Amino acid sequence: MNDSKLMNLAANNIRILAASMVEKAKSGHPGGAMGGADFINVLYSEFLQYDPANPTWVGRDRFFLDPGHMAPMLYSQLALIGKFTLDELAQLRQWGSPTTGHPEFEIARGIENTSGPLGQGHSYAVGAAIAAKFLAAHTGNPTFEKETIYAYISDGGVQEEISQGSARIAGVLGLDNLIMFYDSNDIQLSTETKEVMNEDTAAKYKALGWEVFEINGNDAEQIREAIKKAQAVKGKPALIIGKCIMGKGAIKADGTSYEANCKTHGAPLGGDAYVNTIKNLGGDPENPFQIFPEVKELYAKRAEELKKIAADRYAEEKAWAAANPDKAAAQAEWFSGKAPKIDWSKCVQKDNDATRSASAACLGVLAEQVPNMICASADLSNSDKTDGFLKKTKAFTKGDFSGAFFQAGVAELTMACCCIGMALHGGVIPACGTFFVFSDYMKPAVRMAALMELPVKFIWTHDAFRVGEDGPTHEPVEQEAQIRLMEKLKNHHGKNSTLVLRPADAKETTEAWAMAMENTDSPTALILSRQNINNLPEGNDYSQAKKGGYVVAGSDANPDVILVASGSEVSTLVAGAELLRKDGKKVAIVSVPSEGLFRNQSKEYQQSVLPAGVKKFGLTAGLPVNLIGLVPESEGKIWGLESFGFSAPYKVLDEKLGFTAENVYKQVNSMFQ
Ligand SMILES: Cc1ncc(C[n+]2csc(CCOP(=O)(O)OP(=O)(O)O)c2C)c(N)n1
Ligand SMILES: [Mg+2]
Repeated sequence: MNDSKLMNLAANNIRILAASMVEKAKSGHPGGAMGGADFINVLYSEFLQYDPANPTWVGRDRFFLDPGHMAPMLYSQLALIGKFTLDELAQLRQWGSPTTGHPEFEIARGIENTSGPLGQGHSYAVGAAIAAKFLAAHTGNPTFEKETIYAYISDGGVQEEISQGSARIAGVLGLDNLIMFYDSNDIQLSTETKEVMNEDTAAKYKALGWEVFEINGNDAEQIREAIKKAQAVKGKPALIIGKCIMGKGAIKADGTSYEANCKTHGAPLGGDAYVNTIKNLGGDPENPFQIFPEVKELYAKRAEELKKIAADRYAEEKAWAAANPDKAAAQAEWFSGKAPKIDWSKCVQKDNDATRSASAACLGVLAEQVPNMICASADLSNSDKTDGFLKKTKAFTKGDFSGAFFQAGVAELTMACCCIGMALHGGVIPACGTFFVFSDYMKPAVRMAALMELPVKFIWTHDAFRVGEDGPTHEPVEQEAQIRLMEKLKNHHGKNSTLVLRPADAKETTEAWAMAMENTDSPTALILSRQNINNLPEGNDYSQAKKGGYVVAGSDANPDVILVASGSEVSTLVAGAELLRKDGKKVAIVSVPSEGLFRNQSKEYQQSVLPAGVKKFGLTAGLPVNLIGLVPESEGKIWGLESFGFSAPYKVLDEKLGFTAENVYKQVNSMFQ
């Protein structure tokens, strides 16, 4: 146990560094970082278990920082353990600098994740805790039993609705490997917290099945005791509510206290206030980027302890691996992040099936062949057909993670963020399903998965107005256009940030799932039909779906018109083509499950599929803009939905809205007049 004087010195060191980073950058958030310094210092100097020499050690504890704006606190802490240099701290938020605002993840540098969008980090931590429980159950490796997920949250995250979903799930599943610290400093960006929040947070979390501890969050001894107690909790997650002082130690230019002041939330302390504060904390305002010798010693001592801790854990892991060589080999494969080997010949598709059912067939194969896959649903498993997976396994329950299905309840954003947390943890492949219209509830997570290049699979069924009887609230119209924007947006590696696939029939769905599983460095979205779809013509070469767009079997050479669509509209085009051919027209049909992918192919290939100058007709059950890149106005026409949907059986809607072979015939003919 370290003495309190030393712990306070170390926390002040973090405060000095964090405030100085922000001061130098002339931008950032000093107040919260200064308030949370005591907690992070106690955690890193006495509790967090990791191997300084092996940052990717699978059994390490994880620290998730939901308020990413407190990154200067994390960077300063990481500087104390040698993951960042003091010079790097001085480069906060600059172009090319490793110290960015709201860092996503960089395991080698000790950053598991910080969330920019407040609240998402709660669910990332829950997802990581689920992943650890899953790995403990599925490998038997004792190291995963010992792993703890620490999450740091703040007022903003508690206010975000996702915190409720995260807390509910952690409570229901009894995630006792999750310890969350709530930096309750009564201050947020523009107001004091009491102006917008009067809940009893402790009572709320207790009601959701958590063990709750309330402490002074700036008192090292109380923090230490609380973490110890939280670690001892069995069968429940633990929340430590720490009353912290925003801007602890800050002094204004006039020498009065600058503590507990909103102004320190998101702006440098500034000028004399900065100088006074650094002096008050025992630092040198002229040369603030320093680590006190005593603090260096504290962390050198901890590094020695960690060596021993890691060595003991490695010994346990080694003994387990020797006794379980197959499981050890599997675990290594799972953490490699490589695409699993799948024998898709085992996937038997029914003719003329709905693509959601075809997806169920794929999921059944995945449940059997990919032992580290976790599939989730937001209370729609029998509708979104993730039950194809569930039927081959069982859902997680408190104390039993031997299954592989995650029943998220009706909480799409929470579910998606839990999947992100699982992916951040590593070792598992997460997928989650719901209705496409509710992708609206998940978009903030899709964006983060895309930015972080995490291979989460999003399964969205009921892809169009053909859920008609449920009425317009359930009918996606603009959702495809929204999600396809994510395949136009590139990630930092130059790749389409999301792979978006809307397969045209059952067999193309198998192809789409194969592509989703091969895709290990970006999220994949699968957009699937509720209703049955006629198979594409006999002899179709489905392997071409890998190019994003291709000419469907039975197409005529040198066509008079090319018909273009994705998803179920392709089969409507096939039916329309039959009518057009009766008039002697030569017709080609192009299925484009992913325009983003198609545009990554060679110009020659794109030209061969959609030659310029040939008339084109596009059909989409979404906004016409879905096809605008494939069917230029100068070359043809797009038939799509221009308004919200209507309430009626889907066949009636098909008729009324013009999604029939007859309307294809009529519209195409109108282009020849
Ligand atoms: C989803 C989301 N909405 C808004 C913001 C902008 N924002 C950043 S910090 C913050 C206030 C957070 O207050 P608190 O969590 O108490 O942090 P503290 O002020 O104590 O540092 C806001 C609104 C955000 N990062 N994420
Ligand atoms: Mg706050």
